[in-house]
Amino acid sequence: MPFLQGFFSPNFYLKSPHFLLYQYEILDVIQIFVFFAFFHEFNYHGNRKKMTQSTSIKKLIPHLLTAKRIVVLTGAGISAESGIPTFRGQEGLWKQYRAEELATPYGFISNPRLVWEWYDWRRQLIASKKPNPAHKTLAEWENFFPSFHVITQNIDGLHHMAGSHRILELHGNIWKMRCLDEGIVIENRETPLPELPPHCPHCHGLLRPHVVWFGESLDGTVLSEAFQLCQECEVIISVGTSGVVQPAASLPVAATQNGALLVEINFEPTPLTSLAQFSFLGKAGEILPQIHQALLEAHRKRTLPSKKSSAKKSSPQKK
Ligand code: BJW
Repeated sequence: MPFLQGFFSPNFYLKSPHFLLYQYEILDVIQIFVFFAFFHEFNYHGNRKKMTQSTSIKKLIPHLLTAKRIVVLTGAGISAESGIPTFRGQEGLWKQYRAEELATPYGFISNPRLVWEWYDWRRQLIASKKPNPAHKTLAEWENFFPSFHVITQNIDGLHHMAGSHRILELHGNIWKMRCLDEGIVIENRETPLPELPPHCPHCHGLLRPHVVWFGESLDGTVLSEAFQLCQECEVIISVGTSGVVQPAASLPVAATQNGALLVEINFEPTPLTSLAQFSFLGKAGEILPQIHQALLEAHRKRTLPSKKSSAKKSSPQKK
């Protein structure tokens, strides 16, 4: 599908102009087409290897232990077990709310108060949530692997709260606001917000959530760094993302094009599944800790001398 190739190129996103508001309807139709095209192209029902989960984990461990650079791409599914709703699927936010009204620059300009009411509600919800075992495992892996980075599409800040430091936030952060007049970004953790919509404490301009909405370009520096990490890593693990939102969904593709092994952890198959050498169907909060246990076990076996060799070493040497 040559016309899709452009979407996998970082330049497509880095150089694209800001979204033109009146294009939105046309883009919706294209979105649906591209979504189905992805599924057909990757034929995800086709050739997925059926291995039991524990066999797969055993087979995965050597790859993780020998990898010099590991990247994890996370999506809303990793925070689902913390009680934060995902976007798509039966219980997803987009089933109840209109993305066009709440997550586009056009929606914000049309009704800033409505958008802020939605974000205020989500801020209150997120403020009451804690990282789950999946976030915590990734935070531990920062100390376990020589080079380990999390690239997240989530804006909830739970990776930070779990203790991760090397994080790229592709879609911004719900605890930050940006002044429409001056462009300055401020951190604000107040819930509920006393004024809707909020105004800049410096110039009194209108503040907006510092997140990336549909049709907006991602931060160029963050995106370049994300592509760079993906092009250099040996293993990329995609966790809890539907893999349909660009350019984030192109990151694992870019990694595999450069020879990386793709591991996917998700409830269900996605357009990325057929590219994955390892696909774990299940909860991130269960599978990641299982992989962690297997890693610790393998690491222990590697570092502890075997009984035979330790017996040899401790036996007195013959003259
Ligand atoms: C579990 C689990 C458990 C559940 N364990 N798993 C036509 C063609 C191609 C591209 C476009 C197009 N029209 C428009 C575009 C571009 C558009 C796009 O990609 N749209 C697609 C929908 C087609 N992208 C953009 O506009 C981006 N900008 C851009 O591309 O700029 C250049 C450009 C502009 C215009 C035209 C062309 C180029 C910006 C995207 C911004 C996305 N923003 C949001 C909102 C952020 C702020 C906020 O949160 O309020 O980001 S939308 C939403 O989707 C959010 C997420 O980060 C993002 C991805 O969702 P995610 O994380 O994958 O969540 P879900 O819900 O989709 O999936 C959860 C998964 O978890 C599921 O698979 C579950 O099974 C699984 N799961 N529990 C493991 N316990």
